Amino acid sequence: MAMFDEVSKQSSFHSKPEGLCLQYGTAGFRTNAKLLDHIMFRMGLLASLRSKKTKATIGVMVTASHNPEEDNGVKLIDPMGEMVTPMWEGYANRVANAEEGDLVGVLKEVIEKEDVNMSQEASVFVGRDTRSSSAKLSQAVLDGVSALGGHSKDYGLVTTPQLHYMVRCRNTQGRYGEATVEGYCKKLSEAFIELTKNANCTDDQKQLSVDGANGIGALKLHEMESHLKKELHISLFNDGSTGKLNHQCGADFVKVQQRAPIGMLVNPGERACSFDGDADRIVYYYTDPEGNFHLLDGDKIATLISTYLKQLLTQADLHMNMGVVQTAYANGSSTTYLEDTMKVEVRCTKTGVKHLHHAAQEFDLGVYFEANGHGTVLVSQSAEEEIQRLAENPGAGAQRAQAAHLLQNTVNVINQAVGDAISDMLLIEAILAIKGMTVQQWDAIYSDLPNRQLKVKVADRRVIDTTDAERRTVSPAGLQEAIDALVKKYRQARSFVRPSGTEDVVRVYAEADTQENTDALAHEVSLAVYRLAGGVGDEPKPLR
Ligand code: NG1
Ligand code: ZN
Repeated sequence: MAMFDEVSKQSSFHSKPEGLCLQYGTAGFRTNAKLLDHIMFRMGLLASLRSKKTKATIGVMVTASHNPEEDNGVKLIDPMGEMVTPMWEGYANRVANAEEGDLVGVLKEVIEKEDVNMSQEASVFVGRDTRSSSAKLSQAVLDGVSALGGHSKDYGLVTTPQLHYMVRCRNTQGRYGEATVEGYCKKLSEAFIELTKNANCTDDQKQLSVDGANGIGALKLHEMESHLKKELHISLFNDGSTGKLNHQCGADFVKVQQRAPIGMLVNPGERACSFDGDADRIVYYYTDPEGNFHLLDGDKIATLISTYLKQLLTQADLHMNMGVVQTAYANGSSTTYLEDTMKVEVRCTKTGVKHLHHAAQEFDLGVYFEANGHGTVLVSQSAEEEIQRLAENPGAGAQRAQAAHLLQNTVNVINQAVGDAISDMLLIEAILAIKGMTVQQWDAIYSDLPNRQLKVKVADRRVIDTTDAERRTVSPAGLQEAIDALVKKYRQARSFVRPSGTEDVVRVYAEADTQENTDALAHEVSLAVYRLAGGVGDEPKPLR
């Protein structure tokens, strides 16, 4: 078939380094940008097949999120803006790792197994972040799409969640919104303005400092600003004009280091937030007058949002089931608060938003956040319809109508396709404005347990196998027993380890009653990993 001759011919311009094997991880393929050209081309091919199979538009985003500038990555976006299914992740691995001569054969296997109708048209949306390697790599994706005769639309520079949004808009024939950056800005900003119009905030309360991680989020926030009509006063730092992407800034740096990014001027008590490199994560923070840094991470965000939603549901007298989905990285205090004080159902899933998203779909209102600030709210179709019916019901009474109106605009400010720093920021700012709440009051809802995240280098991180939503290891032998024994030494302690899906490391998480104990526990568990799971390089050193 001529189509496959074209694939072979084009593939020779995007040839795979022999023997190189990469895996579709927590968020797609991710490694040094120099190793990715063939992966990009092949993901273009696979996206075409996925599009033919689903008879819908598929997205391909070129980004390595919070990784350093030298890295890059790619992920596929399914029709409703969600992550691609595990089955297709498997195909992605096979297509990515086929040696040059086997590529067409592997594609044909996928086509046969999935019964893909090759005469069906394919449509693929492509976007990229600001990395210097991204332009060339996204061209390789476009080449892959066209090699299989697919149509593509290149959105150029967009945030990851914006591309997810575009895909969802297209596949709902515009019901979700208009598939343009302009349409995105309009929908979100109009909802934000509606939400906050009765809040009567002072100029000081409207002030927010944003760290753009020197990435795409900075650019896109700038575009959003004009739509916000000064209802939010944004001071943008790390906008990419001088600093390096994610370098000592951005949401991941702030969350893991538990300190403010460089290049940002924030007065004590003032509210600030950081985006990550592709603007799908956000964390908030402030410093107190004594100079102590206070982080409000994904868990605090989930608590704020779910508390707000629960109150609105009560005011609207709507009976819907609401749940919060977290991972093992969620601070123990947040889980306790949500379950015991808020009486909200909490679920724990494996790391990676695809797992959280899936679990959140089981609720009428599903709030999901990773502790690192990646998350959103999902509203079921029936819940959305019920809210709309109430908002349009003239006999509902003033209080219920007002709550329904707020719920409607809340739904519109949210990017339900995926976690979105800009959308989350607008929702958080709206909630704080509506409740007349300061960042300190938000922070005081519950106190985080001291926590620490460390990384350990091992020869092969796949030796670590986990169970129970990654909270326990089943291999290597003896590791879980060692962790259990260490955890027993401390009060309110918890620790777990898992192989990272985006970096070649094992991640260690610990929490306990004091920072000192937490750091000691994290270090001791790191040593256990190093000794029992084939550590390489120097032995982990104590933190203090
Ligand atoms: P890995 O490297 O698998 O831990 C990290 C984050 C995930 C997710 C992905 C994708 C932590 C502990 N892990 O995954 O939550 O955001 O990156 O960006 O933050
Ligand atoms: Zn990201």
